Amino acid sequence: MRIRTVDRDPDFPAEIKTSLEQILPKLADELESGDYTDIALKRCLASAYAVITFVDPDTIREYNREERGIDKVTDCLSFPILNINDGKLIDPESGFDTEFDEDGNPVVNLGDILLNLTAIKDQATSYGHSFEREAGFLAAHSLLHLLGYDHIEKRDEKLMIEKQKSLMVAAGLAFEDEAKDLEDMVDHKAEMALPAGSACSHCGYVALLGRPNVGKSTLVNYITGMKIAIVSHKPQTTRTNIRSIVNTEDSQIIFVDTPGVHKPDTRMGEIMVDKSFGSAINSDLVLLMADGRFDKPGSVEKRLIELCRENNKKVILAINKDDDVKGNGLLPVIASYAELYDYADVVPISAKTGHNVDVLLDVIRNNLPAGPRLFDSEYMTDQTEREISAELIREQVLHYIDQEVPHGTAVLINKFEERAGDSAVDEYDRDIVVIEADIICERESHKAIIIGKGGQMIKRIGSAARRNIERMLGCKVYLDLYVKVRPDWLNNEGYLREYGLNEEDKE
Ligand SMILES: Nc1nc2c(ncn2[C@@H]2O[C@H](COP(=O)(O)OP(=O)(O)OP(=O)(O)O)[C@@H](O)[C@H]2O)c(=O)[nH]1
Ligand SMILES: [Mg+2]
Repeated sequence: MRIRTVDRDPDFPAEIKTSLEQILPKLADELESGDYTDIALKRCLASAYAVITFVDPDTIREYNREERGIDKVTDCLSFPILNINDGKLIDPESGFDTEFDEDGNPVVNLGDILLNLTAIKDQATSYGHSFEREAGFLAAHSLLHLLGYDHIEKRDEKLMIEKQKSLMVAAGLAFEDEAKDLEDMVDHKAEMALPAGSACSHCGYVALLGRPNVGKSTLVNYITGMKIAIVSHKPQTTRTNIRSIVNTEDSQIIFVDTPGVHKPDTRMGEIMVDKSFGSAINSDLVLLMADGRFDKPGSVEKRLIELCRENNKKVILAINKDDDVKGNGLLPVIASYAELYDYADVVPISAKTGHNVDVLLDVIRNNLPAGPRLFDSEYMTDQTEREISAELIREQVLHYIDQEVPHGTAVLINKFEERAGDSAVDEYDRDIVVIEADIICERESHKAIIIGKGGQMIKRIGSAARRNIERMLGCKVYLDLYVKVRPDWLNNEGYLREYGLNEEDKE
């Protein structure tokens, strides 16, 4: 395996860059010869390459904003190309785009890494170790990401730390106390492992309320860094209350993302709005989200504010989509909302770019009471993999199909079967998950649209959803979709219950 470097930070001292370039071949050799991949991927590594680009803080910030929607400087970014999980190719049969080198030999591109040399130098100084040690650590970490390792789940993190440790030792970069050091440096919330019941200074439920499409789910996904709630440009995307939990050492915020409040014209619509109102009433704090592109509150916002007044709620107003408002355009919005309620605070944000979201989080935390942590810090959502899979399928229906058809669809998972591989080490080590799901719609004509000419549409929906579910589950997925017609199911209590849309909130 080879690592190609590209220098896009010409002002950074050349001799420091050279010291880093000497480390990279050691990491590449160890990845190719050590125990980091399965046999199939190991064969590819012999003719594979990764590109590491040295960049300055402004450039990495631009990439972070463009590619991840996070407008912040970071130390490194990795962009894998192959579909790999823990060093195993997820879909070896589908192959990958093979390139050819200058001699006409086939080569495989593993992906790109950006290293922010200025940040690395600063971090090395603050940790009190060498630039090579810090840069080597981040390069090793990023290369492991290209090979499908991550640290979202505790078990994955443990494996990644283990692999990173041996990579660092082989490259001669580890400290004596390297195990502890590496664990300290992998930034992950689960690392804190704070149990329910432990004391924290700020803890509670935050109901996130607003009209459909205002950006509620986008905000929660941004804050948690996970795609728990699906997002679309069509209104009424979220249909039920979804809890996502954000922990720090001293706080726990339980966000309840709710269905957008609207004037319902079906039984399902009524249930959705009731869920939003119910979560507001039961919350410790209401986060009311307004769209900064509209000067005045509409009937939905006024109704929500009345509900808060009747229930004596503490309210923080987040004015979203400030990326789409020019100059002082938010001032009249703030003034017209200020007439309606005595908010605990008002924060303009962009859930899309992340602008001011850190300020909003601080404000939320400071307005929550002290109390015992309600959930273990490892518990991140009340949504199961099965439920998120159903939503990821519905998201593609919303994405590909126009007009009213998607609003009359539901997804019902009939089979969710996890199959472990021969070499599985524990129950999470799945090779494949087999999913069978029904897409329910209201009319035969809608069924024809969802299936499409020659089955083209359902195929497109299925493969896009499958890719997203694979990303979420971290393994290969077989997805079979069927389309079924259930006339007027949106007004039928039996169907609504069957599709999980009319059940009491989970405890
Ligand atoms: N420009 C801009 N667009 C945003 C922002 N936040 C969300 N959006 C977009 O607004 C649309 C709706 O976002 P969602 O997060 O699904 O909205 P929601 O409030 O959860 O909607 P419902 O689930 O229907 O109630 C999507 O197309 C988002 O990309 C933002 O800060 N700026
Ligand atoms: Mg939503």
